Amino acid sequence: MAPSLLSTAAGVLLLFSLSSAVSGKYCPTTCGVADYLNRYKPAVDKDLDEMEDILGRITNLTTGATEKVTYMKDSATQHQKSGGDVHYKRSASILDDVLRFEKTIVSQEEQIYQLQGMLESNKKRMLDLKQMSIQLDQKCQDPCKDTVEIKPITGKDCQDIANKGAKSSGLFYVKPLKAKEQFLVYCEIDSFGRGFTVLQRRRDGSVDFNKDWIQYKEGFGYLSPDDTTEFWLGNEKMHLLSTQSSIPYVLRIELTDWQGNKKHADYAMFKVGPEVDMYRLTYAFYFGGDAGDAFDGFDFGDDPSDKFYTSHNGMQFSTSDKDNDKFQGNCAKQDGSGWWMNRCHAAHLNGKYYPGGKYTEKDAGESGYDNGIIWATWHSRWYSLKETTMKIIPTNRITAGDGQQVGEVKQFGGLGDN
Ligand SMILES: [Ca+2]
Repeated sequence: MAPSLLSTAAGVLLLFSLSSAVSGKYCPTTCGVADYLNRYKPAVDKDLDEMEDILGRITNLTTGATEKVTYMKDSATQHQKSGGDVHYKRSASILDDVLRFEKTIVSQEEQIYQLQGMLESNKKRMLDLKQMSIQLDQKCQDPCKDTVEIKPITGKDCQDIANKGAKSSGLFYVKPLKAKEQFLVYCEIDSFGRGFTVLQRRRDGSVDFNKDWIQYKEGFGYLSPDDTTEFWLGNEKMHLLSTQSSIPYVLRIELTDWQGNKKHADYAMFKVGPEVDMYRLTYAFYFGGDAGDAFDGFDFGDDPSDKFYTSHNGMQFSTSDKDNDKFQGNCAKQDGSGWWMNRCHAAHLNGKYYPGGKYTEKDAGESGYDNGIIWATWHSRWYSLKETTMKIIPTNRITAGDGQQVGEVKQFGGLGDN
């Protein structure tokens, strides 16, 4: 009987470890953790009580058996002393049985001690969890509210969201036409009703942009509702966003240097290809801006082919672990970033962050090549910019800041107002 009880106890232990494993693909928020604990705590408490009960019963059985063995041993010895030969033989074999029985009990006792030890340690873990749960409860007072606000309107991009009535910037879920799942983006929504979907943000060097293919594919860094953090939205998301619509997108690049000067560059019909084409960058033409057309390459004066080999239109994406560039070496590995590398670049917005801007070949480390945040048509390649933004908007909305376009904004923006 005892072995089956033991296996039940082991089963309960297994249940406990299963129910304490966190599942799901998203990290829980503080509220999520509290909810989770509150939901599963009663079940785990019940499991522990059951285990305690089972162990108690096993302990009782063992004690009973031990007493019985002692009694049997005593009576067998008694018998040996008083009885004759025939009885002696019988009692000797009984004594053997008793000894075997005793051995079994001893080994089972050891198992019980082990289980009791596990029970104690689980009890302690349970206490710790209860303690944490109380602390979390206190932090998430009624109603439990996460500190990051995700706005309720969704759409296929941020312009769609603005058209549906969103009036201010923040975090929204978007679901491009071909996307299997919605995903979170930062939407920059201005007073003209324009909704830019932000693809990339550099502002303080807090995020390391030296990442591999998968990380650039999926995106990294942090999205924040107040636009204070750095991130790469992810090549797959950029592909889904930029290729979904019959209305082409303009890519707007905004740059800030260490003196606080701001410039921008716009590219018409911006697209990021699919992964099978290594997330190739294409655009139709330089749409304008005061930062100059660095995507078209730059004549650094080193070689007549400089401009040709530092242009970016039509380049596939490269990372340190996936070399799709036009260079015999690996530009992405050399420069410690993922980008639409040629041989290698005149524009390089995922480069290394150099506080203060100016840096030298020596600062660039082993390779000695320019690896900062570069826009060569504005600042030299040995000057790393302070802040960058890459964001997209449907072409028909880019000029909505001009006076005559405002009427159009009102026409488009009515849906969420009713
Ligand atoms: Ca190469």
